[in-house]
Amino acid sequence: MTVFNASRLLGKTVLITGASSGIGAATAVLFAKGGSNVILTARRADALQKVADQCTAAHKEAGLQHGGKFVTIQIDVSDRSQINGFLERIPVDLREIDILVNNAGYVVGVDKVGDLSLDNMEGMFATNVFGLIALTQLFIKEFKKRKTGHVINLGSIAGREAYAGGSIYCATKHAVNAFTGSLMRELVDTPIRVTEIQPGMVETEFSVIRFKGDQSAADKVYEGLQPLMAEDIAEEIVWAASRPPHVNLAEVFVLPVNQASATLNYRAPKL
Ligand code: 8X3
Repeated sequence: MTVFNASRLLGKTVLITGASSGIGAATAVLFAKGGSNVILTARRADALQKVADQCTAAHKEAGLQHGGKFVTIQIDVSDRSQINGFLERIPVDLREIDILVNNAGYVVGVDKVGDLSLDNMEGMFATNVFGLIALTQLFIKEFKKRKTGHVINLGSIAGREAYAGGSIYCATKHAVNAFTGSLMRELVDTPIRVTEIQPGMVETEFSVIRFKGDQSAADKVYEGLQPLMAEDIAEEIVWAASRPPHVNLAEVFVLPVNQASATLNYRAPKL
């Protein structure tokens, strides 16, 4: 027995940025399982192909007649020259995007103000904020013309509260929150939906990048508690996308059960 109806995903075309790993990859696979077509984009082409293969397998396993088209497009959303002309790189039969998942984003470093790397600052803003805005801008005109569409932006708990050692990342995610809020308000007289997903602790390679490849420092963040997994967030994204057209999940704030804020969590004592 199925309690919730996911048939609205059948035959939809979804474009996901940052689809080569973590939340983006898990989301691509879940949309595939739900009978959608997926355009997977990211900087790493080889990793993207592996996720596309997983999508094909998941779609086959689900045994659905709809969807099943999976294409990969290498793009760095932080590079404005790659945004121009991006639409033309999408195969013609998949150009009518129904759902845009702006997932690409990262944090590097935990430095305090005074020791910040301005290169890292530019990189994070270029991807997390400017790339997200540029891509949204690219598709929104078309959504308006077709009077349909759903923009799903990956925010963060870091877009709701600031924390020490996260000034740049928190600033980028606050910017995502403000941009998404403005977008939703601008589209109030249209059927276009706008959702912001705001995860707390999720264990993916995101955390390893924050610590510049130091796996043990990344692991320490999750010590003694069970963090969310990429698949948990993918479920929220796909859930939001599969709601009836009159329902807009504006913000979805998701935490592991033992996390209560960016800095308050419970860790089981070591035995
Ligand atoms: C990632 C969540 O807690 O690392 O967006 O800021 S956190």
